[in-house]
Amino acid sequence: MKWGVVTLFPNMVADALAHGVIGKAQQRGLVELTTFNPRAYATDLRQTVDDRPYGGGPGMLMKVEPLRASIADARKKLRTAPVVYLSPQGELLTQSLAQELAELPELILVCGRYEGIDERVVELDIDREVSLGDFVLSGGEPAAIAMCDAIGRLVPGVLGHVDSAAKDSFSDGLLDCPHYTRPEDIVNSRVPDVLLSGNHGDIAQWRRKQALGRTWLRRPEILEQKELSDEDQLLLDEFIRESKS
Ligand code: 9WO
Repeated sequence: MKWGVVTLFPNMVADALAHGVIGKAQQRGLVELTTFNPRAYATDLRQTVDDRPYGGGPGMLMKVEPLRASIADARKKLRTAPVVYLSPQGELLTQSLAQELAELPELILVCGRYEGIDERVVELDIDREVSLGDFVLSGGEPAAIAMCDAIGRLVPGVLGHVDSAAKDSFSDGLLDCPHYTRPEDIVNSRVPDVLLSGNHGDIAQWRRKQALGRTWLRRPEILEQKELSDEDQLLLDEFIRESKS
């Protein structure tokens, strides 16, 4: 998959995505990142990339011409890519949207800085506006990095273990079950016996029950929108009964 990221801080994005499974995926040629810096398209001596907002008020906006020229160049290299602007005004990024975007061959992400970008650039050059949640950052880069990470790990071959992505939290819409590693005992807090039993059927059932139970406790609205199988419903009923005793 080919990513183009339009950003005034290309090193921030490239450095962040050089680590771990996404860094390895780039080395293996499974994903490819190209950055486009609006500053490189600025035409004045000072290489200006900000401009004042009409109507006044504090803060600056991204200067239109260098921003549009950098997006145009990204489009030229990645001809089939939708152009996504990261902002709190966008549709929420979900695992299902990440899966949808991971199926594309190309994607362009635009990172805003300052107080954002001219609305006509959104209308003219942006295909989709995406938000990670209801909070404000100092720029779109951390959101673009998170989005590339969420999408990149879904690209076939990126995760070593073939089905790790399928087993993740959210792959079937539930929260993840708790995990344990050594030692068996930490200040009298023990690993649940079932995980030491070697009975893989029991272990799978316990994990499913914990995933259902935690979703019920922490994100009940997720369960309300989900049709549970009879087996899942029994496991959840058991979890709820045990939580009350
Ligand atoms: C700045 C600002 C200042 C005063 C009052 C309101 C304000 N809103 C903003 C603002 O939204 N600044 C943005 C910073 C401009 C575009 C890039 N920035 C950004 C992206 N912040 N947060 C995101 C973001 C992106 C995706 N998901 C969550 C947050």
